[in-house]
Amino acid sequence: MPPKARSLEQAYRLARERYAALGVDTEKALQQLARVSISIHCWQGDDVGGFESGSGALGDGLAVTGNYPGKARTPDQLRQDFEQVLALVPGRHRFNLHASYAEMGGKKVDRDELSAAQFQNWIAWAKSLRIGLDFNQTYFSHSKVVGGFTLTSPDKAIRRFWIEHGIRCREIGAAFGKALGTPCLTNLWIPDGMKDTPADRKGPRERLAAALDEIFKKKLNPRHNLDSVEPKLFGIGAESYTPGSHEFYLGYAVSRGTLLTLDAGHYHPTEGIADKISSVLCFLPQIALHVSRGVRWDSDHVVTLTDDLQAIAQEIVWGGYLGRVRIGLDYFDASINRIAAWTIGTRNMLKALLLALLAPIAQLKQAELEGDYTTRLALMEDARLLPAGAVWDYYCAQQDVPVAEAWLAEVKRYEREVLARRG
Ligand code: RNT
Ligand code: ZN
Repeated sequence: MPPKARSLEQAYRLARERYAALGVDTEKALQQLARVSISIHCWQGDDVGGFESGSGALGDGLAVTGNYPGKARTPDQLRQDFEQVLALVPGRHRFNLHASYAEMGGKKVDRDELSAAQFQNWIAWAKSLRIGLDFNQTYFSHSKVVGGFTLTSPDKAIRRFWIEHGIRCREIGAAFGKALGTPCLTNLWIPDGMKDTPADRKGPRERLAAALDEIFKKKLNPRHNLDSVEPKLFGIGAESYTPGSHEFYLGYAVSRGTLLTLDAGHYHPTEGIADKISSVLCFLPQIALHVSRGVRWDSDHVVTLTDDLQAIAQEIVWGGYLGRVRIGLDYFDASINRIAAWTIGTRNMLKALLLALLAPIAQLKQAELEGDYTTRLALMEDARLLPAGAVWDYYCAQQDVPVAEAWLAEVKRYEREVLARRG
C-alpha cells in the first residue's frame, strides 16, 4: 500500500473508533451515503443557455453573472463536461435537464411541439453512463413569455401554448423514466409575477390552477414520471407578487398528489427550507429539493457547507426521509470554472449528508426526550469537530474519486486540455 493510502486508512480507523465510542457506525453511514443519488442540474454547465436556436437570451426572472471562459456551447461539450464532474464526485448521480436543452437536428421545433425525439442523444448518453435523468419544463427565455406571464397569462392563446408545453414535457419525462428504468422527476416552475402591487391577486392564481389541472390531467405511470411544482416568493421583475407562491403550490400538491419542490432560495432571506421538510412530509409522500444558496436574495450561488445546508441534510437524515426526498441542486455561477462549481456544490451536498449520518443522533434524541437540553446542545456542538474529514477522504478513495483537494488539480488539467481550447 502506498504511504498516502496507508495514512488515509489509519486516519479512517481512528475516526471509526472515535465515532464508535459515540455509538455511530461509520461503515453503515458510508453504505447509506453510497445509496444517495443527487440530481445534478445541467444548467450550471452553460449558464442556463440551452441549445434552442432563435430563443431569447436568458431572462424572465433568471440572471447569471460572470463570463468565465470555456462554457459548453454544444450538447456534446456539456455531456463531456458533466462526465468530468462525475469522475470527481463519489457515488452514482442523476442529470437534471431542462426542455431548452432539446437537440433539434436542424429543424425548428417550438416548445409546444417537443417530444422525446429531441432528447434521443440525452437518453442514449444517460444509458451509456447508467445514470437517471430528471426534467423541467422551460417557461423562460422565450418570446411567448409575454408581460412576464406564461400559465397565468390573461391571454388564452399564451396559456394554451404553455399548457401544451407542460403536457409535452411530462411525456418526455415518462420516456426518460421508461428508457432508463428509474422514474424521472419533471419539475414545473414558472416565472410569472408582477413588479408592482397587483389589483387582482386571485385571477392569475385561478388561471394557474386551471392550467395545471390541464397539464396534469393525463395519468402517467409513476414508475416512469413523477410531477413536481416549485413555489417562489418573488423574482426579478416579480418583486411584489408571485401567483405560484408557497401556499398556492402546497395546496395544489396536497390536493392533486404531485410532489412539491422546495428551493432554498425561494423564501424570505432568513427563512430556511430545512424546517419545512418534516412539515410537508406529514402530508405528502415525497418531495423534491432545489438546494441552492441565496446571498441576500435568490442569487443561486454555489452550494457551500453552511449551517443552512447542514440543517437540510440533518432533517432528511435524522427524519429517516432519505427515501422520500429527491435531492436536486439549483445554482449557476459563471464567474468561476463551471466544472469546479458543479463539483464543489455536489461534494458539499454529500458532505452535509455524511455529517448528518455521522451525528450521534440516537443520543441527541434520547437527551431531548429526557428534557436534558444541556446534553443535547453540548453533544451537537462537540459533534461539529469530530473527525468526519477522515471518513470523507476514505469514502472518496473507496469510490475511486480524488481525495480532499486533489479534485482541483483534475479540474485545472481539464481546463488546460479541454476548456481553454474552446475559444
Ligand atoms: C428559478 C427556479 C428554477 C430555475 C431552474 C433553471 O427561480 O429556481 O428552478 O432555477 O429551473
Ligand atoms: Zn429552483
